[in-house]
Amino acid sequence: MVMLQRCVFKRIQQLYSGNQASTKSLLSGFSTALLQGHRPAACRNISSLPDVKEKTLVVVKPDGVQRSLVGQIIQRFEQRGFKLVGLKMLQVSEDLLSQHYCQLRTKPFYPTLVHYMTSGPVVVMVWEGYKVVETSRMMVGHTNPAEAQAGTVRGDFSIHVSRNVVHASDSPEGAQREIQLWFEGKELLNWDSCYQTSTCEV
Ligand code: IDP
Ligand code: MG
Repeated sequence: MVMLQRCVFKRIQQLYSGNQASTKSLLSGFSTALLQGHRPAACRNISSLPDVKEKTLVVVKPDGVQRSLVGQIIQRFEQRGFKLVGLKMLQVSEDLLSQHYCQLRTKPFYPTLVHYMTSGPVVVMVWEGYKVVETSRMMVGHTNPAEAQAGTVRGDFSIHVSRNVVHASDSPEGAQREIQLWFEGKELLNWDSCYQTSTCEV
């Protein structure tokens, strides 16, 4: 590799022998490119940038799974530009659900909510990206589908609050708590998407 580098440097020096300044800048850029292993800019590691690494939990609820809406819901998050870092299908236990909805345990609708959420499998995902928590809530729409805007998941796919298809965390702190509840650390993947610099300035 070093031999090849020297040969290429020598050849460039011969070609640009009349212009020392431009040769120098060309060589330093070339050397940097070699050191970076020719990785395209879009694939450089951005793990040190916390704002673009925000995560949220999205759950396709049992009615969404039964109605074969999983693919369409995933597609909305993908096409928006978010990155999928965790995904699994499971039958949720009452215990996990009571922790997930701990603030709703005293609500009159809580027993029916538990019945609904445990009535079949759910698909749980973790999505990552700039302001993903806030944006996901907008994409999911109002809790009550009757008030949800067209274009949102609930506004497009549901009509009643008791069957509103999808869950999305409501704050970064809530997201962190819910992600730890539903996923083990090793189930989340830290990977670089080559689209990253096309969806966000990093
Ligand atoms: P969110 O899902 O939009 O964050 P929350 O108020 O956190 O809304 O309620 C959690 C879930 O509880 C809702 O998504 C819905 O499935 C259910 N829920 C909320 N309010 C009612 C209700 O009045 N009747 C029946 N189910 C409800
Ligand atoms: Mg909520």
